[in-house]
Amino acid sequence: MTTNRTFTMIKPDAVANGHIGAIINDITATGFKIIALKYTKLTEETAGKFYEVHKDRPFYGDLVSFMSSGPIVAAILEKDNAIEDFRNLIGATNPADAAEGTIRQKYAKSIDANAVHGSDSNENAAIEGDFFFTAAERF
Ligand code: FUP
Repeated sequence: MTTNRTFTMIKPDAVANGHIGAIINDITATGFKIIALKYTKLTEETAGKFYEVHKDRPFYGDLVSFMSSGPIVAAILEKDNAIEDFRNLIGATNPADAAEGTIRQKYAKSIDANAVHGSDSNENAAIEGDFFFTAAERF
């Protein structure tokens, strides 16, 4: 296994519900190292750009509104097998289908407000990390 990286956001619902600390604890307890970390807020424009891949999906407008509705925490994480291990840690997109003990099962309430984002490939992890972080912000 080669060590690799993923990108995550703690979404506005989880931030508003006070779950930042618990989610970061779950992430680090699973063995992920924090390479970069930022508390920030997306605008409609930046959220639209981040989720551009979904622009033809029916939920795109609501997704962009929701993701720009409040602050988020963005992070680059490192671990062997990062993409797959992080997807397993967060659980299914719909929290109703998320396995027991996963972040979405514990902290999310709906498919649109589902607490966290996790990259789906090494390529997207790099693109998404670059969206938020300069080289000088990575440690
Ligand atoms: P995931 O990779 O698990 O975050 O899921 P997707 O890439 O399929 O979806 C990205 C985001 O779009 C989800 F986090 C929430 C939103 N979404 C909806 O609002 N409705 C849907 O039916 C599917 C996704």
